[in-house]
Amino acid sequence: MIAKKFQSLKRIFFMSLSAAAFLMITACAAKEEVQHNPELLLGFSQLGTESAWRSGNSADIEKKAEENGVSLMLENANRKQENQIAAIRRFIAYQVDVIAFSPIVEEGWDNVLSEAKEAGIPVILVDRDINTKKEGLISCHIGADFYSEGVMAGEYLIRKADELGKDSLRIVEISGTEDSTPMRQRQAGFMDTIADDERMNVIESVNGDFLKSRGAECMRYLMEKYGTDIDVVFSHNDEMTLGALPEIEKAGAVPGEDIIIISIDGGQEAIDVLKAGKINCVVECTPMLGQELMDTAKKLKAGEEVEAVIHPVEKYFSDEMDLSGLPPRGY
Ligand code: GYE
Repeated sequence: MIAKKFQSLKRIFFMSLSAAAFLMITACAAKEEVQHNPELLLGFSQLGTESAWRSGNSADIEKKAEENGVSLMLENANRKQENQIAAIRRFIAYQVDVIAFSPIVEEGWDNVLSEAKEAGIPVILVDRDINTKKEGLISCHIGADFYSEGVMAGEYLIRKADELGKDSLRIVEISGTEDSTPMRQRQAGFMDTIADDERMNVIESVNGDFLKSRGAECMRYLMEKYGTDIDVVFSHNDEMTLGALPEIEKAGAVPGEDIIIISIDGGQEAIDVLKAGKINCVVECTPMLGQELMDTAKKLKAGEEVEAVIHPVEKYFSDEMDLSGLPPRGY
């Protein structure tokens, strides 16, 4: 009874919120066609703001929610799993229609997701995946194929070694957040791809947590330890790469020439640095997942079937290409 009353109060609250939002949207974006879904309330727990990728992802989700007339409750967990768990519990208490979140790490979600399941609220994973033995906790995963990204990075390196006629390359890896899907899968895809190539020697792997400051620290440590006796840096995201480059220069080496630099994400800043010759290859990882998220949330709300996994199509950018006509990246 009380729950029902709360539910209808919640509906009235969000419907009037949505109505106000709708008026604003129609006033601001007269030219854009807005498809309004006053009934759809989506709770989204973003993991943080550690990178241009992450900020681009949040901005895209906010924009697409507005365009689709979806009421979005967006919470930022500041890179703490416990904050994400608390946010998901709040979404359950609010009785949102659909919960979405980008899990910072793969393990540790069984309890809170079982609570969502018991409450009958479908859950969508955005960007990263989880690791669980329990069935039926997740309705859909919308995110990149991180393994393929690692493969593209490894394949580029093999081509580059051929082009330069190298018979041995000393590689260092700067990896992303420990126990996260992109860290595990990008590493696996890259290592599997170069495994049978005898020229490839991974001399050290250090963890940079997807942060620019940590990328700089890692690179400083590596330059102190190996001097310029490093041929390749494989970095799991643009932020860490952009932090690492000045450290290479400070140690007297030229990134992009003395050391082959391979990055992942493909944000505007990294693409500009690639064009300037200091990065050799950037594998694309698109943060533009908002429309897929809105479409999937609408289907779940309507009780329709959804695909279990949705991977966006991704490519890579490298010094093998003419990138002068590349449109702005938008993140
Ligand atoms: O590569 C990185 C961000 O999970 C794909 O997280 C995302 C990664 C992205 O911090 O820049």
